[in-house]
Amino acid sequence: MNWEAFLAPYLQVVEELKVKLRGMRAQFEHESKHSPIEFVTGRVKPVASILEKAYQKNISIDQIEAEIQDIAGLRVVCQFVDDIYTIVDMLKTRNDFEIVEEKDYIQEKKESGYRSFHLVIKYPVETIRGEKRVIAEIQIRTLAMNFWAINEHSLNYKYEGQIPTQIKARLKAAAEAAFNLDEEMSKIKDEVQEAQRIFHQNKNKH
Ligand code: 0O2
Repeated sequence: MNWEAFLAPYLQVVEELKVKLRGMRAQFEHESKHSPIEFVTGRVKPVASILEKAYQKNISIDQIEAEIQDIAGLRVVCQFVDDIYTIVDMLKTRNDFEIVEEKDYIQEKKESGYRSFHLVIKYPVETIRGEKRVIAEIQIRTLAMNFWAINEHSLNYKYEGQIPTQIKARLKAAAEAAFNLDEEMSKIKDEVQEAQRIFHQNKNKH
């Protein structure tokens, strides 16, 4: 398997989508509006993780392209839960890619306590051999959900997917605390946004 050649279109997708999603944030900022996007990251899944996932899902090398949907991964991090749905609605109206699947792990959190909204898309990239429609996953989550997911991910790595029961329970409690933080912040969202608008206006004056 020539991994470099296989992953090249995925890298292209990640780079193009990072520019486009960061562009959305910049547009909100130019208009001095609250940006539903706090920051955007992207990565191509490392080969070792692709192979590990293929092994866990019991899929062969030639099924990887169709079966592993997050080889190209984008992450949009928002301040408020409402912002997630604003972004999802905006992404649904775009015509530069097709949405093939939606996973709302906010309405239905995962067993681990994980919350996030996932959009699986097919994004057309131009290659020297013509157009290729590449599968990518966009994860949209709040800062609080991101904080939790990053920590849980580290622990999963440390314990090779076998997090001890006691820590698992703490993580579940932490997931609920993050959820409550999002709920509390939502209640003072207008206040926070007004303060941020004033801050940006003053910053642009200088
Ligand atoms: P990494 O290292 O982030 O790339 P499915 O076949 O649809 O049931 P699949 O393909 O795993 O399952 O898709 P899903 O559920 O949309 O999850 C894909 C990615 O979401 C994961 O990629 C994680 O990034 C994130 N995710 C899902 N569940 C959890 C969780 O419980 N905790 C954390 N921290 N992240 C989660 P990878 O390949 O697992 O990991």
